[in-house]
Amino acid sequence: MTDIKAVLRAQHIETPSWAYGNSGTRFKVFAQQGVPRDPYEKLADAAQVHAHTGIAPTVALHIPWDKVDDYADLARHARELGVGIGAINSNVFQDDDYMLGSVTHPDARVRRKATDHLLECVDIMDATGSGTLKLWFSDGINYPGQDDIRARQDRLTDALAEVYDRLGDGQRFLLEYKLFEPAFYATDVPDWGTAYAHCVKLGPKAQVVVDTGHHAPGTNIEFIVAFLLREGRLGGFDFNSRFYADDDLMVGAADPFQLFRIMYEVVRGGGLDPEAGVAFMLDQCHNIEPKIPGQIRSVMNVQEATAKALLVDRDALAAAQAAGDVLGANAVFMDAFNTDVRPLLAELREEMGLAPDPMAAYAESGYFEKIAAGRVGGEQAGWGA
Ligand code: LRH
Ligand code: MN
Repeated sequence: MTDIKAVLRAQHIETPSWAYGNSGTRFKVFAQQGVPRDPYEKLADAAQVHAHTGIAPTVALHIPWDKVDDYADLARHARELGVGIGAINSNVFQDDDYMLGSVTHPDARVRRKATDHLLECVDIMDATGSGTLKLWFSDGINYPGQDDIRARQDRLTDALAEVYDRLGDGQRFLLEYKLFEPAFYATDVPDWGTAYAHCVKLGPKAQVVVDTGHHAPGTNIEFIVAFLLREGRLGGFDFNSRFYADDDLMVGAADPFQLFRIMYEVVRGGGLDPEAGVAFMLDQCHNIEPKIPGQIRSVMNVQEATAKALLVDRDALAAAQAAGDVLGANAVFMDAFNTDVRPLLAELREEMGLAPDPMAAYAESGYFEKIAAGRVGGEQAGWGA
């Protein structure tokens, strides 16, 4: 059990700054009490998640939602709070110029503008000490014939190559794919294969990020994870869960068994080893639930799935698999999934000097009452959409 605890103690989950701000759907964004008004307050909230779970030491930023005058000062503030700046997320999906695309737009002026934003994000990586740029493109078309699918790939290739060449030592970018939305006919980076192909062409600093909400219903995501890990191209995850589309619900909430299967392939493929460089990021929106507890619960869901995955009796599984013992192998797998790991994790937290129940500890901390009373006035942070 000791080595499982050692692996769990070293787990590193990254929370997204935008999960602490207001978010919603096209129908409504519900404002909540105590929501941060700037990136400094977002970091303070993220630090609470780390303080109570012990395994969420970095925060992903999104530009321009987290635009500040002095990024080095923001990174200093993070350090003072006991967290670090993680992935820098670009945003070429909210400007009027990007209606027909950003780096794939027919107009070279728009492509230049979009690529310059991506290069600015690398400058922000330099200023904050972040090693990871996450690229998601909403680019796509809504009607057949609207634009040339092949030409858009040529334009995307040019932009990615320019950004790739700008990356410094110890820096990489993660290319995110998504089947649809906001484009509803063809998305320019719709699936893992397209992202993988672009990354392989570019070089080792380009890897794929798997957002668990970005697949067609019924997609075997753990197969994609196993394949990308085997190829050394799994750069990270955007964890969330969904019942229908890109719902961005708490990871593990909709399908804890799928999360377990994904984390088993991560364990099996050596993805928990620090040198594998897999970034375990959350990408969620707490539209109706309190945001900091929502993040704490999400981190715990990944931790529970990881503990169960680490409990799979690999020798027994391998023996059953080799013997063609279908039911035996499945039983070994399900035994781990059906194991209640909460006592183990409560014990681990106490050994880490934390309260056994992070949700209860946060509720008793009085932090929410403090921010609800203190954060009056000013404009609450959101997606700025
Ligand atoms: C796109 C996405 C992407 C982010 C955004 C917040 O759906 O998953 O990762 O930039 O959500
Ligand atoms: Mn995402």
